Amino acid sequence: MSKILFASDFHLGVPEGPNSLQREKRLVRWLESFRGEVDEIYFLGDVFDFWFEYKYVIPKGYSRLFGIIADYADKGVKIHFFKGNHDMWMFGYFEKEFNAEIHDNDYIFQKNGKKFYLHHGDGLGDGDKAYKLLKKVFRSKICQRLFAFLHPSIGIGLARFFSARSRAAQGYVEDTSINLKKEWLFQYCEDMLETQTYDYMIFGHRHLPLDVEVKPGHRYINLGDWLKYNTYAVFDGTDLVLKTYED
Ligand SMILES: [Mn+2]
Repeated sequence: MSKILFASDFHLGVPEGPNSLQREKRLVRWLESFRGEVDEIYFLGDVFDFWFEYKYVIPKGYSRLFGIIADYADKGVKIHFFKGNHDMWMFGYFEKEFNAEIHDNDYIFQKNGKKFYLHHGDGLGDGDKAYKLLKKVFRSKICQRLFAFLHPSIGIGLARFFSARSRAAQGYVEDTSINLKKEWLFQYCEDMLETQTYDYMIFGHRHLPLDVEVKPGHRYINLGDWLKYNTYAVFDGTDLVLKTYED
């Protein structure tokens, strides 16, 4: 049985310089370590710290990661991209290059009798009204068209500025002994399980690797990130395991 991989929050592009490149190379080694064993890969958002496709232009960089993804795609591996809050401006390039499936919000599927719920993790639950409003603006066709009219040097410059500010504002969780009752994605999973049933509810966005039972047999998995943890999940056909990639 082939494997399914899940990972998110690589934030390629930051910090500037070799750091992002080292991370990208590590990602390539990680993907390479599954060559011949994987038949689907889910990138659950914020692969890039900023991504915006113009009509004829895409942001510079990431050629090594794109290389291995293209190679896998050409060999029949199904590639999925979720729109994260940093890289939601995908307008057809990944479909065209990698035959990828792009997911705007959540995606639900079943495999070998296991039911999966996937989402980047942004804008869920009750709180964060300001971000929810911002997300509407970010996702509005008119705003996207206006942004596309800006010269990329100006547009991408602006975006990098705001992206750095949002990263600072989010204040990534350092403490792993978090209170699950206050963890909004855990609560979101609890609420979903009132009316639906999933074996695995997988998210990114929090930059904190978590694998917790919401109810017996129903798990909330957070994929962590590749800025600090180098974590990913793998489904081997029977069960899902959250792992750390060791070079
Ligand atoms: Mn995010």
